[in-house]
Amino acid sequence: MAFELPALPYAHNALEPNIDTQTMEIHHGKHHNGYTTKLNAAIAGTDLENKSIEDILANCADTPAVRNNGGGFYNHSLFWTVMSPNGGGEPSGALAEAINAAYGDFETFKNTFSNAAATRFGSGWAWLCVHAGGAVEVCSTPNQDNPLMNGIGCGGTPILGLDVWEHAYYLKYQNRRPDYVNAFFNVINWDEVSNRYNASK
Ligand code: MN3
Repeated sequence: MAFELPALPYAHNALEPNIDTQTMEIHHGKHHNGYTTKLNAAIAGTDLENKSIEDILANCADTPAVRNNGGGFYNHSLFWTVMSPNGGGEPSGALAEAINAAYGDFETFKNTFSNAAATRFGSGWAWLCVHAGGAVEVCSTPNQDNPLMNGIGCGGTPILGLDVWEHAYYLKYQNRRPDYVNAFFNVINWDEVSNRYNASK
């Protein structure tokens, strides 16, 4: 069974003005579509063909085409769902308690996550992950790696991810990555992040 490009859960222009329409069209239709197509090509005819994406990522370290494109497929599939035109604000419930336990308060978490995104050299991702038992942790990873890969990042399960490749923001923000990171916080879908937290903790 080949992997399929998931549909965006909102219109391309739904995240304006925080994420611009053209970036969403190219990012989803070209970049994410490309990772999906190349992942399918890389696993075709191998014993990975019928595995879940999580299983594939846990065992991809030595196969660059699977690692890069499997990571790209998974990371973007998560990324679209953790944004919403009705997003922003702060989390509540068990996720808020876990963030406060790890970072003291939401502002300190936001600064920690934003710093991880801003200081990731070159291309990569910033993550909020959950460990077994429910503790949360911020980390960042290069390229299309993610913490589901063996020995990468904090080793937790990603529940929030931010793409800091230039293709994610350059059309609107050029070199101003911190402005893009700030704008991302205006569209974070905390209900979805909470659902992922509760399912993974
Ligand atoms: Mn991307």
